Amino acid sequence: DTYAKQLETDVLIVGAGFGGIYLMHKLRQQGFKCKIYEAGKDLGGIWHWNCYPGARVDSQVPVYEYSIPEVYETWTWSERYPGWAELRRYFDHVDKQLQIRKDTAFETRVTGAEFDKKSNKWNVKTEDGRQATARYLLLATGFAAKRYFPDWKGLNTFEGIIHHSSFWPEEGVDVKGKRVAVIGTGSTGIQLSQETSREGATVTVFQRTPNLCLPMVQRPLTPEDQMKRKGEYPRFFEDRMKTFAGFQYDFSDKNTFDDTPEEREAFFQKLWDNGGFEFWLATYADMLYDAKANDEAYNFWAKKTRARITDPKKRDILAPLKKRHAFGVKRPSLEQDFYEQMDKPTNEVVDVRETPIKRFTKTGIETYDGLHREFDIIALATGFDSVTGGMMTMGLKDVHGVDLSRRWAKGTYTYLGMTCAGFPNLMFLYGAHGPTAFSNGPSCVEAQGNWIVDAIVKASKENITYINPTKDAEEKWHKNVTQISNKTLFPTADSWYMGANIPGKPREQLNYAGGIPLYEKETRAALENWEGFITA
Ligand code: NA7
Repeated sequence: DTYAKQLETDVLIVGAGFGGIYLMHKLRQQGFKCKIYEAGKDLGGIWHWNCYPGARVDSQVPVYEYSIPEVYETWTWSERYPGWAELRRYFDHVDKQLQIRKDTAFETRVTGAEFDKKSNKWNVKTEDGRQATARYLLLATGFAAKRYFPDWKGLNTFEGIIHHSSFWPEEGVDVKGKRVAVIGTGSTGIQLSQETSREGATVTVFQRTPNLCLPMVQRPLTPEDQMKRKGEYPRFFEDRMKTFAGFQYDFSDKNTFDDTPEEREAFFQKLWDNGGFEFWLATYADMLYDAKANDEAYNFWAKKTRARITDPKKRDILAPLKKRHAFGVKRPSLEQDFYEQMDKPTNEVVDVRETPIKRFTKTGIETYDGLHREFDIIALATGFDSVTGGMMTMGLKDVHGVDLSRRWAKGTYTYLGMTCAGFPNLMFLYGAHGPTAFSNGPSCVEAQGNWIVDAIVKASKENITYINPTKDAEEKWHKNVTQISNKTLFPTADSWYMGANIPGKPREQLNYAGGIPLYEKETRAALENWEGFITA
């Protein structure tokens, strides 16, 4: 029984999103007994939690799906960039094909885990007092497991409807004719304000940093077209792993100034018209490395975007001529008509750098310029203690009894972005020091998932029951992650990639910025002879 007071299993997986499900499926195929503990009420991870208005994936299908034949052969999508409800149906389909729910305990939050050195097994505790014992503890908790919102004065006094984006009521909130405040302009804030405005709300967006949004170019898809192409999928899924970010396209071989200004304009225009992340991830090779090259991308973006906003004040806030940060070093969101929606005279954009939020009141929000705006609904789209936050709040203890939150308090250390020294037989994916934030989710999950499964299979064949990376190996990986990042422009911006969105969090690159192919090469090489690990 998955809900047993004392559960015994070979592998305990935490999290039933893309990552956890992939691990379970692949490990079962290898004959391992697996169980999942999931804090939410159902499968889907981020698509279980994120049901706010307009929540939608920014990677297009079929790049954003499993390469598992039993799943893709019998599934089609209704549009290029599916919304949360369709993604939930996808997870129902995944369950129908792979029977994941039967081995998953929902509403089961892990609050502690200790490694027993005698048995070489993990003892895991849940919030409601259940326990599990497993040889391997695999964390697939995603990069957005711990929500964040600032502790604004008066936050609890607001008497209208207020939700963090990842805690939006499933049954929805009727926004039509309502005064809605959206705080934050990350991917979430953009989608929320675009959608609530479309649904007839009067929207006020509180923006601290402009999101350098790209046109989504959404399109409907027909089942017939998709079914016709299924034969090409194996090749397609193989090819996506050969690209930097696990997409169906990759950076150009050319640098920005290899082209004449006219050629460059034409190239940018082509990427722009294709839509999605092409302007970010299929552009010139030096765009994320060279400030001058980056200026060209920013200027094109600003020109295109400013042309869509008629209100001069809004234009300067949403798409300033002078860039606040380099293009692409904070996550660009995909939009459909965000700028047209915000341009409506009934909607407002507040620049909180000029006029910060002072306090929340019973009826609205007061800014430091003395203005008080009244709202019916406030959406906190202020993001997450990203990448590390989730793993640091699970009560994970190393072999000396030190909590991971203390180990990572001054900086994040992992080996290969999948293991930590002093946490034997614990592996994780889509987290710190992996390609996580710079990749298409399913691609990253499959690359790391395959490595984890292969490591467990290898250990089992070699009668190894203990795998622990050394501190030295961690130091080297940390240096590697930092050095790769330092060649890019990523460290120049305050982003969640750099841990810079949470007050007091160490500023450091949390993601592996070398791309999936290099990541796979490096991690595969280490697995050959357990390089960097102590095994027993
Ligand atoms: P993000 O991308 O972390 O966005 C959070 C937003 O909230 C961002 O615009 C922040 O501005 C803003 N923010 C945070 N704190 C404040 C305060 N104190 N005042 C005003 N505004 C604030 O989270 P999302 O949920 O949008 O997206 C997370 C990821 O999920 C996304 O990147 C995709 O990969 C999917 P800032 O930019 O820090 O100035």
